[in-house]
Amino acid sequence: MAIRFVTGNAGKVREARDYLAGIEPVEQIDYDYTEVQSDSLEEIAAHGAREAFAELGSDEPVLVDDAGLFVEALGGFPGPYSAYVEDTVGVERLWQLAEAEENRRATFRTILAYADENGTETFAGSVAGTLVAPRGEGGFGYDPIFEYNGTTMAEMSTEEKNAISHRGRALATFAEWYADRDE
Ligand code: ITT
Ligand code: NA
Repeated sequence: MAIRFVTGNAGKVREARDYLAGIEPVEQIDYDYTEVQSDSLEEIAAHGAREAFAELGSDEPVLVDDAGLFVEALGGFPGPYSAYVEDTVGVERLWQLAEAEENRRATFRTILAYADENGTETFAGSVAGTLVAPRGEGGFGYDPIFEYNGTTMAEMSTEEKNAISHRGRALATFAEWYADRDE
């Protein structure tokens, strides 16, 4: 049965498809679930997945992914506000904020929330790296300024990024749970 990935972000879908190839087909659904005001990605994602599954009809499971970039020297900013910051000031400006700091460490976090008729499950993934001046044409969002082991995530193929990224790690935990679940 296809999994409906509820997101407006094609980059997330590309990564989930690549990771889940041979497990389940992934279909992108553009449904605007309520993003509850919360500092917790887990709460936002779980609520979104439950709501989408209830509202969309059909019994195909849904997946929601709520991600954020947490910059150490900026007290975790932009964190849950990462999409807003990307849309307003942009990635380059976030890099400029980090550039003024000695500590340029940052962590990407994501929560994948899965919902079907049996309920909702969440899976977390994170990766620690360093912010750098933008490099690379691949990926999306903050990938050009996020370096891991000398390479920005925008310089990686989808497969390379999945092998180390927050989303790849969450997808790995999800895939393991999905294979073992009771149908
Ligand atoms: P949906 O909510 O529709 O899924 P979105 O792009 O708004 O899409 P998020 O709120 O989860 O998704 O994303 C928070 C921000 O972090 C947003 O600016 C993304 O572009 C960025 N982002 C998420 N995952 C990323 C990744 O793997 N690499 C780089 N940036 C990422
Ligand atoms: Na979003």
